[in-house]
Amino acid sequence: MLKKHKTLGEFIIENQSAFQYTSGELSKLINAIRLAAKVVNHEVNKAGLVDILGAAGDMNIQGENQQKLDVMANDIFIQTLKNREIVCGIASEEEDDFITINSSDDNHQNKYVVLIDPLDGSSNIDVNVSVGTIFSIYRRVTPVGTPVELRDFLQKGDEQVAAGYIVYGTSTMLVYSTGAGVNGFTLNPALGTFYLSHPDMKFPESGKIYSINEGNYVHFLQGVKDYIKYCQEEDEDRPYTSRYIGSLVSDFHRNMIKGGIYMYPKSNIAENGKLRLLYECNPMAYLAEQANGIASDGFRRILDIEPTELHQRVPFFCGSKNMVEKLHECIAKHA
Ligand code: AHM
Ligand code: MG
Repeated sequence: MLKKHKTLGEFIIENQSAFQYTSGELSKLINAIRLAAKVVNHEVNKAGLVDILGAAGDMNIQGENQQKLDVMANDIFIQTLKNREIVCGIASEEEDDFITINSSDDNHQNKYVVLIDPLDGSSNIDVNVSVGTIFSIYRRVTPVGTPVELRDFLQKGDEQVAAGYIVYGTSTMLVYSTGAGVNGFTLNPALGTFYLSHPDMKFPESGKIYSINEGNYVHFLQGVKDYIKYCQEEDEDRPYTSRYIGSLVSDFHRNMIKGGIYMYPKSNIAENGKLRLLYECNPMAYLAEQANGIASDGFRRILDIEPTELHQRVPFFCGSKNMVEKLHECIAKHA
């Protein structure tokens, strides 16, 4: 059964030459992410044992302090990338500032920076609902041989050379793109191997699922309220179905497979919404566009936004082309 499926390792090697800068560095980087994902997956799967093994802050049997899973995931990704000496800098949703990496044998010779949300939707862990990791990769803009600077991280999403996510769901999947479509790999936990299970993933052009935290309805702008009402109206293919996990990676993943729209608008209480441009919106927007979808802040393409700070937030609308375009129409009416 497994034979006909390519492994992620095989896929990376086969596709290395198709990538425009074929130094092998990007492949090594994806490999490191694959490794860290497996370690985080192991930790996430043990989360239900927390009452037995001890909660965050407790000492475990080896006398080590138990860490919160999001802190642990952050450490695992950063350590794996640092140890392999394949990036020159990392920025994480969990860190205030970016991290400069100076490899042992050469001075800042690596070309890539990684931006990461190590465990997105982590409030879902306590209730055994799926969470995810989101990553985004850029070539540095400052010269090789010098320490990285803030501007290496504040690049437009359009400059991404790769992006992806890991969804720790009923099965664990790694989904990524290096600019030639989106491919999804499912982990066989018994073997510790990812297999290509979802080649060339695409958002259906239209869908029937809308995903938004409707509890905030009263705070939304009129255009978004109108679109929600449109989703709920009776017509040929409506009302649509409402599905909101509260875990961006999982909501996106489902919508990409089935067709749908994810929305985190700005509101009267959150001026720029909640999601972070660099760690969440840009990588998901890159994947969406690679999969025939659309991602915007309601007015602009997400990938066109010039970032001004590491932890910047933006409104986020993303999904099947026809659905996002209809939403844009509703927003434009009130602009
Ligand atoms: P986090 O980075 O603190 O985990 O927050 C991001 C998450 C997304 O995964 C999810 O879609 C959203 O926050 C849910 O927010 P809300 O509870 O406000 O609907
Ligand atoms: Mg997050």
